[in-house]
Parts: sequence; structure tokens; C-alpha cells
Amino acid sequence: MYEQIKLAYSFDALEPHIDALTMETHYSKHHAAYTKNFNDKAVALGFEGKDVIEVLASWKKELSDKADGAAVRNNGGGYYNHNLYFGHMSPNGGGLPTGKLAEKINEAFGSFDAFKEKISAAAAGQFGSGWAFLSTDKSGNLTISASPNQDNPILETEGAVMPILGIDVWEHAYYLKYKNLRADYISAFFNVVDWNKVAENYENAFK
Ligand code: MN3
Repeated sequence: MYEQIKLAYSFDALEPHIDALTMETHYSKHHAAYTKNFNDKAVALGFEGKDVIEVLASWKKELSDKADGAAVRNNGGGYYNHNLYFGHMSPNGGGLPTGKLAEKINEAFGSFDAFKEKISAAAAGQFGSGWAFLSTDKSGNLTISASPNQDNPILETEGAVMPILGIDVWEHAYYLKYKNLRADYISAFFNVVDWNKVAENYENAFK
């Protein structure tokens, strides 16, 4: 049984950056639906119990030609991506990464500001619904990318690259408060990023 991550904060805790109604709708409706649909497909196709990362990494080889393949991709991606997203937001977030993650960000992008600019541009530039990700490979090298729909680097690289930070740029993530101003939402999002959690994701990406 695939379960939604338990939120470590209340729906209104990320105000004013992310509003309570958006959080409640996003978690209780959108993410809940991806999770339910992914569980249903897992039962139908007989892969329940398999780690979602393995499902996504092997999707191209094992599921892309199945009748329910697209549903697994969309709902499995939606299930995983939202667990990542809700897991690295916090009312005590914002600020700067520290330690090894900070070093690797500086090494890969020149500075934190340059990193922020690059991932914000990837998120703003994703046409239609999708995500921007900060990801790592097995050697710890960081990359920024964007994916349409509920795709992610695990699916795209068959597990060679793991996301450690995701910015949801579907309109359901920001439209109630920010309307058409996606860039304002992206800017506000950085005030609630829990960099300790992102650092943990970095350390655990291939464990
Ligand atoms: Mn979403």
C-alpha cells in the first residue's frame, strides 16, 4: 500500500507563502487522488509492494507498452513527486543550504543565487503543467531539469538520476493565490524550502 507522506505542519503553516486552501486541496484532493489511482494500478498490474522508485525506474522497460502504462506513469509520478514536495517544505524553511549540499550547489552552479536563478527559470519556463527538479547522480553531481506532467528524472533516466528537490508548477499548486503569476509563487516557494530535508534527500538518494 503506497501512502501519502504525513505532513509535519498544518495546512495554514506555510502562509503567507503558500495559502491554506491551496495546501489542503493539493494534499487532500490532488495528491490523495494520485495515491489512490497508483494503488489501484499497482493491484491491477501486480506490482504492489515494489518500491515506487523501482516502479518509475523500470517503467520504460516494463510498463510503457502495457495498457495501463500511462496511468502508472502519471499516478506513480504524481504520488512520488508530491511526497518529495510536501516533505521538503516547512514553516521553518527558507534561508540557505549548509554543509556538503551547499558546497555541491556552489560547485555545480557557481553560487546559491545562480542556482536559484537557474531552477526558477526552469520552473517558470516549463510549458503547461510540470515540475522543476534539483537532482543528483550516483557520484553526487547535481543537475537542474524540468519535466512535463508528473514525469521526473527517475523515469526519464531509468533511475540514474534522483530528484532531491521538486517545484510543482501545475496551476493547482499556486493558482488560488497567485493566479497567472507563476514566477511570484516560485519566488515565494523558496521561503518554505526545508534545506535540512533537501540535504537528507541528497545523502540518501542512492541508499
Ligand atoms: Mn501538484
